[in-house]
Amino acid sequence: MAQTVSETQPTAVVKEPETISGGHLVAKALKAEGIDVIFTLCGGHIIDIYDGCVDEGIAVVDVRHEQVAAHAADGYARVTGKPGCAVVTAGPGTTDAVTGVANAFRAESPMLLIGGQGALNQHKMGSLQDLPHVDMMTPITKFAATVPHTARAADMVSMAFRECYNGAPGPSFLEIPRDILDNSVPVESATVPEAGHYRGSTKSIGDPASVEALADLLVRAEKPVVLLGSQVWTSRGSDAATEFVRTLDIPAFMNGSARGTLPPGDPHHFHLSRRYGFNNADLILIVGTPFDFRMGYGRRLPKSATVVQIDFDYRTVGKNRDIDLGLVGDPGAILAAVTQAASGRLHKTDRKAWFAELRAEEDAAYQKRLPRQLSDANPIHPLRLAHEINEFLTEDSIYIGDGGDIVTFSGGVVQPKSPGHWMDPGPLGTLGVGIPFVLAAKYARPDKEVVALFGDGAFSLTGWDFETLVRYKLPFVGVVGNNSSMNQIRYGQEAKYGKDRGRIGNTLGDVKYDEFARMLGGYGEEVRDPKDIGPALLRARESGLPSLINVWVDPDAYAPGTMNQTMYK
Ligand SMILES: Cc1ncc(C[n+]2csc(CCOP(=O)(O)OP(=O)(O)O)c2C)c(N)n1
Repeated sequence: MAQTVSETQPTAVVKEPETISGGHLVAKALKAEGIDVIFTLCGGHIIDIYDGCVDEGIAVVDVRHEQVAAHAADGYARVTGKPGCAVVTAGPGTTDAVTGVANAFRAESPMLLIGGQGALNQHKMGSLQDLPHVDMMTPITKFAATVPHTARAADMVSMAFRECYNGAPGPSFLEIPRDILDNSVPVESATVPEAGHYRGSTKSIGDPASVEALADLLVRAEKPVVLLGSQVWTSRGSDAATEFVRTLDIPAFMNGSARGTLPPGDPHHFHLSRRYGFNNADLILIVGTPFDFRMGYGRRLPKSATVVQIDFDYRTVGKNRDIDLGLVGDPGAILAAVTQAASGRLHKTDRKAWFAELRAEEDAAYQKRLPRQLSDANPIHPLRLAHEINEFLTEDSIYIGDGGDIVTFSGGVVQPKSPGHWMDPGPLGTLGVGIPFVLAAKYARPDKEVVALFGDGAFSLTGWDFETLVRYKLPFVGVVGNNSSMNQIRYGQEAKYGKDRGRIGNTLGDVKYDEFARMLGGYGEEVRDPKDIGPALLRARESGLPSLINVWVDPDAYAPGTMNQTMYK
């Protein structure tokens, strides 16, 4: 009997195509971007990303509030120079993270927030935690989108990271519906952009003619000053900036993340004479910081001075105040190019007198403040607390300020000793960044000491994540400047409505934050006498634990910046 074909030939084994899920594709794209940790608070919508992170060797750091996850991603970007990443669930998970994204937006910090969403096949049917996340995030991100298909998951993560670096850096948001994350697609149908191959360099120097023009101006200037702003650090231009001020011999002021670019004591480092310097300079160079409220919108700069601005963002240059020359590009790269353009024809004028004039101004301001800074008063003067913290910092201490008046006081006194060792919220002025920034900084740089000063109000916003620091064994030295009030607001109320109406909506209890720290497994002490601050800080350092030193400060001492209410002007 003739054999049938099927009997003579084995049936071809149809190999099932290898598949991969959306969450695992996300993790692959995170890995390609160099992300080694995500900050998260769990939710059913996003668990496939966690599973992908396990495969890719990406750490999953779980916190107690999504705001903390988003601030930590912002902080991580600031400390590492890589974008940070937070992953949160749909609905309340994403709305909780809004403040963190908004803070990163104003601070120009590159981070990706991934939010869950109800399944696409239940789109707008009223699924659990369904909200218009993309609409909510669009005004506070550089890019916000939904991933519409599992095969696009990795590609869109890479796209979102690329968008973070368009102009001045900032956050991106991706919403990924649950079925898009959970479904699997054949591996070959999904694009996974390759590390280092999906974007160009951001190190542009802009128009070379403007570089030459700035070099000419600087060489000729008799009384130049430069303000180094946060983008100097964001662009990792600290070395270029240092060489620039030294080679061209220019007095430098620093603000935001650029603080510490030059160490205190450096002959080019100026701090307390900024107003005088601006008022008397013939050339003012503003690098990587906008003319916003911190700069009096640029309107306090004298009309007589030549004003030059360098910024990542074309839209920032010349905004709010006319300028004489604007350069758009990477601030560090531009400063390096200007140094090169000017070298060989260094300034013909002798700037010794200008330096001496500024130094005298600086010294006078310091001497005026010194008695309060060294005050033995009880209750403790906030300036004395700031002084003790400044004395305590080493070259390896990353300083974080999170509070109102107490941090305003410290801004004048605490001087980071190295670049990238100062962290504050930035222009959104968000209370509550402190603990998340500690988490990010200590996680990213375990070799560094992290020192944080909190107002008692600010600490309370995100303080429960002190427990996260204990759980992850991340020691830091924390100080609460405790005045049982939201003092920065109280001052304005008392000034405007009188003492008897000044205590409305700004009160806090006499909370023993040292006990709170101990309850959660950390180290805690309280201090009432100024001479005990230094030894308590040392014991906190030696404890090797997350710590809180609760320092009772004078509730009736207000910072000059608060009394002028400069932040609202
Ligand atoms: C998230 C947030 N909410 C409210 C404010 C407004 N605000 C600015 S300073 C301040 C008081 C902060 O109090 P605290 O941290 O205790 O510092 P203090 O001024 O008492 O030194 C408040 C509520 C803010 N900046 N951020």
